[in-house]
Amino acid sequence: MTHRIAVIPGDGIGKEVMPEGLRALEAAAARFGIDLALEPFDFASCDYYLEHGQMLPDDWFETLKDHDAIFYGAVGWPEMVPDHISLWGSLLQFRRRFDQYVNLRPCKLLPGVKSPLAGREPGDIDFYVVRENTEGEYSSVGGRMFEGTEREVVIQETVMTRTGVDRVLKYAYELAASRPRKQLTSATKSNGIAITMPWWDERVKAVGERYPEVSVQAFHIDILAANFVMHPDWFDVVVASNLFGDILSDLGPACTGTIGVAPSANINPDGSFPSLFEPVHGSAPDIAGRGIANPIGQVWSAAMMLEHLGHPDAGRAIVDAFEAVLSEGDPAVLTPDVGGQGTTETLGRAIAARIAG
Ligand code: GGG
Repeated sequence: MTHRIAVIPGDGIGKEVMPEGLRALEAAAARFGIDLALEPFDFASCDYYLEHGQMLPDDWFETLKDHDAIFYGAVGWPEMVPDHISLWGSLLQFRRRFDQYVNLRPCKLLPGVKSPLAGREPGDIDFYVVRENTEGEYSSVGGRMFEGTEREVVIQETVMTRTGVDRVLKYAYELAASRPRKQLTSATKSNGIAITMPWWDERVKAVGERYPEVSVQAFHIDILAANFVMHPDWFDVVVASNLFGDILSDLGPACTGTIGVAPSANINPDGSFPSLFEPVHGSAPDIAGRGIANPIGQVWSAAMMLEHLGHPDAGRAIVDAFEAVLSEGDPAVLTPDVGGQGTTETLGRAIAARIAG
């Protein structure tokens, strides 16, 4: 069976880490006899927007819907295109139209990487953030009135539906139930955001009745963020709304030393549309063009994609490979964010060589 994969580098360092993600993917495919058809696309990038006046071609949905997965880099180049236009014109369209309602973001302190938190060792930080990915605070419901006048009014709604919230909670409970600690943490702000958030808490309880084996704790987002820094070892699976999940899944990897290694899977769990795999980091204009971006977020996303496509051994081999390269700690190979003087390519090539065996 051939897996059709749409490859979309996007913007900034997305274009630099993607070749290393593909190098790892192809090495794993060769070793495990997996047949991949990799199809590159230049849309969902700010360059495409500047040429065409939109982030995606009119027929993007038809073009992508029969692929088995989408492998994405990063979006955004604010000097050329306002961030809300590039994000809403690309990634958020994919997530919503392909109903990728789970955004799964592992957060793990890797061997050889120094956490900025004192005394933390690999094994101390190892949890998942499950982010609701199609509604919540990321809604386009709202508008502006009396624009540019003293009476200017701006409103944007949060949208939460029982279908949307229950299905992501179910996914999070099932993930927690499958892990040894069987612990779920829910992030809200039910004291201040007094309509949607208490309702989310109610749904956590209602859905949880089906998972008595899972222990549940609820935190307000502010103290939860503090506890990510003070007690990252407390967490196993953390479930949150779209905005809170987005913030926590940058904060978590920052506690593991670098956001450069963090992967994500935007999953359509019933498989009716392709799922999308991308690093958590964005296009990073501050380091783009220098060849020093850490490719592990993209490489690890490739591992998640292979696992999703039914090849857990190949995914595991990729993870083992980058963990081995990080453990060796060769400064000529590693990128600066993990203490080296190497480049995106030196690290990517070392990982691919290790996968090949
Ligand atoms: N590779 C992820 C990426 O490009 N992220 C840019 C960004 O701003 N994402 C916001 C989001 O994930 O909702």
